[in-house]
Amino acid sequence: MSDERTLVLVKPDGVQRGLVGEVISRIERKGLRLASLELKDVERSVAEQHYAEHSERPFFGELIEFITSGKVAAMVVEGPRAIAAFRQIAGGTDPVEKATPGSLRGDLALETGSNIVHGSDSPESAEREIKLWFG
Ligand code: DAT
Ligand code: MG
Repeated sequence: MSDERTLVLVKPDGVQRGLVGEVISRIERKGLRLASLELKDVERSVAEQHYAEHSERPFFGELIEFITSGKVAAMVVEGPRAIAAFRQIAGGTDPVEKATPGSLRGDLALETGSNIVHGSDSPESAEREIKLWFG
């Protein structure tokens, strides 16, 4: 199967808690590869474009405050079915109700608002997000 690329972020909570290594380790143990990696300050305009699909949701303001509250580790991850494979590693959005044990969110997060990682959800999102974060 041909390789895919996906945009992964370790969000400010994950960076502050020292979980960047843990996230990279699980990506690599799954067999995926890092194509790019950068620790970044998050500009508000980048955050708003990144989460544009949620702009009408009641939690949008909080989401933008959170994602701009500290550095993120941004990476391009590649490999066969990389988009779905990383979403499996991440676990569902709600770390208690939707993320299974063994996933990053299932093992390491408690609240939906601060769930450690982002991963693109489709080939279209991945292309858009990789352009946004890495130009
Ligand atoms: P995911 O990050 O699993 O792709 P999403 O795209 O639906 O989830 O939402 C983006 C982020 O927004 C999510 O990681 C955390 C936050 N979020 C989603 N639903 C929320 C809710 N009901 N309350 C608070 N924050 C929420
Ligand atoms: Mg999403």
